[in-house]
Amino acid sequence: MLDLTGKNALVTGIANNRSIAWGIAQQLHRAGANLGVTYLPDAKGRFEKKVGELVTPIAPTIFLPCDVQDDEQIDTTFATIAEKWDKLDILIHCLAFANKEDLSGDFSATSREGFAKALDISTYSLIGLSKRAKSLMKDGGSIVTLSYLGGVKVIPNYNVMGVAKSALEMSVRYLASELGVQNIRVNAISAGPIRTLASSAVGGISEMIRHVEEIAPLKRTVTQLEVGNTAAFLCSDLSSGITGQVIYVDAGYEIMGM
Ligand code: NAD
Ligand code: 0WE
Repeated sequence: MLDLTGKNALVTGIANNRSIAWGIAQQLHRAGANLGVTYLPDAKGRFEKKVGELVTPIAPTIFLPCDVQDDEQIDTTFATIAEKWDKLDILIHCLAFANKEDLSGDFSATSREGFAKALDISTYSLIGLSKRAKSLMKDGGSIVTLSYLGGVKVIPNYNVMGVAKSALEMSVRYLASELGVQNIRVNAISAGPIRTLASSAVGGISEMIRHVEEIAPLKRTVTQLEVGNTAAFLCSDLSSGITGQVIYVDAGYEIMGM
């Protein structure tokens, strides 16, 4: 049975009730995990209040701001974990960002700054978080990140995020190779398109979802809770032999050529 009792899980990337990270957090909670939640702070503290209210039912024992572009906030997060939990078992990396102007039009127009920002937030953050997590994962552990097909094949307008996801998937393999001796497994879930805060800010997401519903073997898209179930599996002992992999949770879309 899928059992995460006695496991401590840090979940990043919850912005609202549509976030994939929220689907994952709910399934980890259902499987019995003890949760810690970090959110991206904003000047008015609105996210702290909104995310705080949202996660009340899953009773996180750690709830902290963590902007992954700020090493001090990352250090504070892991210092708090070291202080409050005897060990860390699970790290969920579920965040990404690129400037809006870099998610449409000519890929060759991507600016140096836009490239650096997208790869810093969407890719380097997995490395920075894993570096701190590994010393707290005393009984081994599981690290799970979220990717997208646009890191492997060209998806119109995904542009610099495609490069970020490609580098993210390769980072998963290098991290898995390094951390295996500590029995820390590292995997990615490549999810099909889901309506969330991030995807809804992108033009044409509804057409993309309709296209997937037509082409995918299951004739539908996937939900945040389905991604959450696969994340729970990857965090549990049921997947003890799996590391360095990218698992597609996309209703089968990735296998299709036409
Ligand atoms: P979302 O907007 O709910 O989540 C994105 C999160 O990134 C937000 O919580 C936001 O606060 C966080 N974030 C952005 N910049 C940050 C920073 N500097 N520091 C800390 N957090 C920061 O959208 P989502 O669709 O749930 O995205 C979650 C993950 O899933 C992303 O990696 C995304 O690429 C991936 N993904 C999404 C889809 C989709 O169609 N929605 C498909 C495949 C993969
Ligand atoms: O990874 C993502 C979304 C990533 C994302 C979205 C935004 C919108 C708002 C990163 N940064 C930003 N920055 C913003 O200012 N997805 C997989 C969802 C997504 O995004 C697309 C897609 C799909 C699918 C962008 C273009 C084409 C398809």
